[in-house]
Amino acid sequence: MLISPGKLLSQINNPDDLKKLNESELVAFCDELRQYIIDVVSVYGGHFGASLGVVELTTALHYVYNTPNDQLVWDVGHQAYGHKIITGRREDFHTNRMYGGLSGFPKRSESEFDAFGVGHSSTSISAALGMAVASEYKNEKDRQHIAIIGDGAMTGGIAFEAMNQAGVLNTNLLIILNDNCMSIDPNVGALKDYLTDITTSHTYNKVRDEVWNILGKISKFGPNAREIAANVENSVKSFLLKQSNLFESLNLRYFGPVDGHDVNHLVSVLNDLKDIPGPKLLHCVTMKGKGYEPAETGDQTKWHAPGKFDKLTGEIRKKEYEIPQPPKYQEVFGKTLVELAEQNEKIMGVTPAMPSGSSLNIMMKEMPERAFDVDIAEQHAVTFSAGLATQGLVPFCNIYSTFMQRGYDQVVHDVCIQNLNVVFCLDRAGFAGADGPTHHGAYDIAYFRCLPNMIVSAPMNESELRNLMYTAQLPDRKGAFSIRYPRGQGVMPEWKTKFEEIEVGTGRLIKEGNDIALLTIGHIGNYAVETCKTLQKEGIDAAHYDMRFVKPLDEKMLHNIFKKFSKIVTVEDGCVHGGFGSAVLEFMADHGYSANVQRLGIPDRIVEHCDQLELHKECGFDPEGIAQSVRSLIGLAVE
Ligand SMILES: Cc1ncc(C[n+]2csc(CCOP(=O)(O)OP(=O)(O)O)c2C)c(N)n1
Repeated sequence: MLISPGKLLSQINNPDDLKKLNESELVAFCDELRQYIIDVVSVYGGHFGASLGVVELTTALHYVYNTPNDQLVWDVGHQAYGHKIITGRREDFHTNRMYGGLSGFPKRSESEFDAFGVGHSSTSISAALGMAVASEYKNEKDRQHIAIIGDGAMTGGIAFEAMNQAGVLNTNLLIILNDNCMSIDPNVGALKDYLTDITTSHTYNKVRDEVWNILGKISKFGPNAREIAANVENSVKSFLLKQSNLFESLNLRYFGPVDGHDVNHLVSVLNDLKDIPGPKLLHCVTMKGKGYEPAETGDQTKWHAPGKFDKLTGEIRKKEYEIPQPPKYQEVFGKTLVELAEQNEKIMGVTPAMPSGSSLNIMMKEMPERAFDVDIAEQHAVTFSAGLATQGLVPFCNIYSTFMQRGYDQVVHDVCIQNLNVVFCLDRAGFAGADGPTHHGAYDIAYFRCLPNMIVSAPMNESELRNLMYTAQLPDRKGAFSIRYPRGQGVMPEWKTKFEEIEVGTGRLIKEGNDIALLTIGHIGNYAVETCKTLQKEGIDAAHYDMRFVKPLDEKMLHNIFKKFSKIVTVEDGCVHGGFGSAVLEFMADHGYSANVQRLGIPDRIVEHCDQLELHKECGFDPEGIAQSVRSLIGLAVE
């Protein structure tokens, strides 16, 4: 479908073209840019509200700064659609998040304007500071480095680690705090209240405006500007500090709050800031979904990444997997946790900023005193859970597999070494689909199975998920218990089964067979069910085992398998290196068996963004891919 840009936008192929516009044309340009994002995202899907919220900021940044020599580092990067469109990718923008198309996030290999690859949050200040220090070291004094970070991403500890260092360096760093009061869900912690306070405090703003005016004027004074500015600042600093400005107290000059939708004002503010050396922060107030009525007035969480929608009515088109049949694993997790928590008062729920995505919001609503959104703070989520566990509570800490990478030391140091009973529910395990490599949940089996005091499990269906959750909270349990499951629907429309304990370290025989054994872990095992049917028609009698646990492995079952079969295929939607298949190979070596084992899973390379099913196919573990492996292993010709 051809989507035409507006008159001004159609002439802009790079930031140099943008700079040719008169300032008086910028408002009209922003309208066109916004409309183009609406037009394309409504048809092709993607993140939405965040990019609309920074249309003016994006325009002003590229208008004022000399990108790509000046470096813009977008935090998370889901808000960078306008940046992509301005920086030479307008005509490809409809391929956003599609196989072979543009990445949904800034990516260094995609464009010289993408100063840093992102996807996970809160990295922008560290990265921009590193760039600023490098520029200083290389004597590139004029270069500017700008981190654009949301109020949600600002809650991540690494952002504060970076500001802590930035405050004692004199590098050219501008942090733009894009404050829209939202994460994906509403931002919840104390920082949010603080930001609201300084945005609305009249006394503070009056003084700030005065300082700002003086500094703005002084910046025109040339070489002495820094000295004069420092004097003026010092004289008012005591007042500012009395107001206890968080950023000032970290030695960052604080400017703002400014209206992030007034593009002309932003241009003049950024021009002034360019002349003020050292680390500084501009507080920019914006609205997520700005300029698209249903997103402005409706549920902002829904409009974070709504998928395809009718831009005229605002009606979101149903994804196929949302057409009622089996529920999503997420829903089963959310409802089951409440059910268990009703029976076991020790259960608590924890999520780092993903209440809607994980469905912990169900428990947060029903049992607010027992379920916590801790903002984008995976490390804290793990150690907070560990703290709860020391007091005999049973925290269910739900973290997406990809974001769990952030909390790894905490899992080792705070949970496993102390043998604390924390249940980790790893959502979005396996391929993330269109979000791509930054979001694939590829590594968790490998990084968890090497840890002592850690159980690693994965359900093949909803009932198994419920039973694993039930088992994990039983009174005699010790140590960490992880349960991984993918995004999206399972296979059981009648999912609300009666709880049954699963003996830890036991697998299930799904289908008897004699020619070859398929060993699977988790939901991907359903592919093997299909494969077995196909193979049966071809006269190949494959056995299928759902191992359920990667750690501890069902050794009894494995002994039987290795005694019976000389040909084995393992299937997982995690990295093949160090994953489930590796565990099976280790078992084989440790027990002196010899078999022809083929491991299927995520290969040792970066797998790009694409539809989940397509990626399974690309990596050879869709039903047909598994069948091909079986055929080649048993020596049949493969087309
Ligand atoms: C480490 C990490 N945890 C969780 C996420 C999921 N996530 C993506 S965007 C987002 C909200 C970001 O909020 P904010 O920075 O305020 O940007 P906004 O969308 O409001 O513009 C979250 C939690 C992530 N990308 N990275």
